[in-house]
Order: sequence, then C-alpha cells, then structure tokens
Amino acid sequence: MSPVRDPQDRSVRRQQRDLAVAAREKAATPPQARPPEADPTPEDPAARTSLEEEFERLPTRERHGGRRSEQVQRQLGRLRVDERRELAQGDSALLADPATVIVLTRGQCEVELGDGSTVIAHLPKALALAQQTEVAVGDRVLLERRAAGALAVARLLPRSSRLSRPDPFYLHRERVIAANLDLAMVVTSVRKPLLSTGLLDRFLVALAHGGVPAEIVVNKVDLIDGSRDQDPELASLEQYRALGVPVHLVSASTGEGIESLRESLAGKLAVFVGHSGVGKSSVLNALDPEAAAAVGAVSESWQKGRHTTTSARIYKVARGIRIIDTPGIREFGLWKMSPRELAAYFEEFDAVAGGCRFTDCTHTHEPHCAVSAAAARGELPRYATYLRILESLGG
Ligand SMILES: Nc1nc2c(ncn2[C@@H]2O[C@H](COP(=O)(O)OP(=O)(O)OP(=O)(O)O)[C@@H](O)[C@H]2O)c(=O)[nH]1
Ligand SMILES: [Zn+2]
Repeated sequence: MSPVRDPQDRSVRRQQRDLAVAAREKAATPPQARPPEADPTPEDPAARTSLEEEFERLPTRERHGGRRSEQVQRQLGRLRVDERRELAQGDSALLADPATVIVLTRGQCEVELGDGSTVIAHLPKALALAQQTEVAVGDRVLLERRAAGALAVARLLPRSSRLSRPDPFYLHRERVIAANLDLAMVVTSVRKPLLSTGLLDRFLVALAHGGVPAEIVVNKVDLIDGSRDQDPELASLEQYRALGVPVHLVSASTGEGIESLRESLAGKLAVFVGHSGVGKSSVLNALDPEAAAAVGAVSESWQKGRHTTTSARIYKVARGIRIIDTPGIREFGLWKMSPRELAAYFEEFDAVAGGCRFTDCTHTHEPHCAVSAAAARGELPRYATYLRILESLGG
C-alpha cells in the first residue's frame, strides 16, 4: 500500500530546498559581513523572518499529526548549532552578578544590576533560539561585555515562576509575559462590580499553573453598609481562606487595609491582576501615587496606540516593592491544560476523588464519580468553575 501523497508535497520540498540553501549560505558567510538583522518585533508578524520561522510556516506533515520531515529536522538542528556558535564567539567576558530584566524594547532590554543601577543591554536573537524561549520582564540574566564594551544578554537563568499566554500568531506556543514573580494580588471588589468567584478561580488556577503564589484583595469595602459578618459577598470568600489563600479587605477610597497590603508586598516582585473596574489602578495609587502615575502614563499612551514598548515593565514602589504592570499583563489566561492537570489545582477535590470508580476520572461524565456526587450535595462550591474552565479549554 503506497502512502497518500500530500498534493503540496512537491512545492513544500522545493521551499525546503530553497531554505536549506539559504541556511547554508548564511552559515558560510562571515558574521561581520552579514546584513544587519531587523529588530525583533514580537507583535508584528511581518517581522518574523528568521529561517526557523520560515520552516515553521511550511505545511509539513507535523501539521497533520505526523512528524516533521527528517530533512527539516536536520536543517533546524544545523541552524541551532550555528546560532549557539554565534552566541559563544567574540572577545566577551561574562559578568559575575545576575541582572534583572526591567523592560524589553526592540532588540534590547533595560536591566537592573545587583547595586540597583540600570543599564541597557543588547538582546541577541540567537539567545531566544538557543534557550528555546524568549526573554521576559522579571527574568534573571547573565550579561557579557563585548569587545567594543557594549553589554549583551548572554544567558537566561532558570525561572522560579511565570505568567504566560499563547503567542498571538502561533497559538500552540507559550509566550511568557512576566517571570520570577514572588506574589500575585488578585484584585476583586464588592458591589461595583459584584464579587465574582468564577473569575477569581480562573485567576487562581492560572497563577498556580505558573507557580506564582497568590493572595486575594477585595477592594471597595467602603460600599458595604450593613454588618460585614452578614455580607453574602464576603461570606463567599470563606472557601479561599479555608484553602489557605490570604484575603485582604481594602478600600482605595478610604485607605482601609492599605498598610497591611503594603506589609504583605514588602520586598517582593508582584503583579496586580483582576477584572476591569475593580480598582487595580486605585489600589496601586493608594500604595504609591508616584508609581501609579508612571503606570498610568504608559497605559494612556498604550490606549492611544503610541506605546513604545511591547512588554510589561517593572515599577519600583515604596518599601522595596516592585510591581510588574502593563495593560496587556492583565489579560494573561489559561491555555493548554489536561483535565487531570486542571483538577490538581482544585485541591479540595482530593479528599473525595479517592472514591471515584476510575483512577483517571475527569469528574465530568463518568459513572460513580465521587467528586460530582459531592458537588451535587453542595460540598464543592468550585466544581462549577472547574467544569466551565474545562469547557473553555475544549476538554
Ligand atoms: N467606592 C469605591 N470606589 C472605588 C474604590 N477603588 C476604585 N474605585 C472606583 O472604581 C472605578 C474603577 O477603578 P480603577 O482603579 O480605574 O479600576 P481598574 O481595576 O484599574 O480598572 P482597569 O483600568 O479597567 O483595569 C473608579 O471609578 C474608581 O473611582 C474604592 O475603594 N471604593
Ligand atoms: Zn470523579
């Protein structure tokens, strides 16, 4: 039986051959004679011109569930070796202390050194390839001093946590938007808008997935007229306290709870996430008006399409607090997760899941599922969110 031929096979092979020739020519040309590379602009698909990305665009059999052709694999391997060689060459000296990436711009980044000073460092394209990931704000990097005295990022150090979302152009690919966060404050509000536990759960799962510790901020408590003990919105937070998630009741308007929030954030690299209108900007303003003004200026130019940076930025707030912010960071979300992985973030399911008939139970359609039975008895309030997230992930 002969394999079914993809009608595009021949043109694909021709494209692969052309690219392979281009790659060989690239490898044979001395580095200094190469034409200057275009700045990487991750938001602009037209700027994605590297050979690897051209290979990615080819309709190889991988798209149809098969394996990428051997020829392409070999070519990619060769390219990676070339790029690593480029990374290692030159009269460069590695700086001993790691630096932290503050903001990324086209082809370079601002980094903070151990003594608190900031410098601009070149960001070689080859680094992203060699390290299989793009550099993100919050990343710890090693710098090298190049022959002409300029600094360049030489190595990306392992991340302790990350916030990510799918790449807008290659949906199967992860784009890390912030790294090494110590803490995320999930901001919600009472009354305007009403506290949404569903949204809260989504944020908590996404943060846990990235390894970011989370705490809950409930803003606008000044809007509660009656007794707080009797308040149904506040009562819905008990389940999170039971799970060990700290809950801060604050009011950006009156200043209530702001000092204790400051104490929790002291010395940490943190992010504020939450639905629009809950008062993230107002809470940041209550914490530090100067930092809030700096964030506001960037947000405004972003909305008017005048943004000069494509990434988030670290802002210094009083008491050694550092906040990563940009309008885009608030849109980080969930992607690519199996039902088993998702269920693991609902740790309260563990106590009953042992009673499910199937060990690989997804707690959805299976008969004799102890989790859905407990949910039906009203014992697992987050079960509805679990199902909704699962549905949105296509699981
Ligand atoms: N009553 C009351 N209103 C508040 C409080 N904090 C913020 N607000 C109001 O809530 C609205 C939204 O506040 P923002 O700080 O802009 O909310 P945000 O979460 O930053 O919104 P986005 O910029 O859309 O993400 C504004 O009208 C604020 O005046 C508060 O503690 N109490
Ligand atoms: Zn089950």
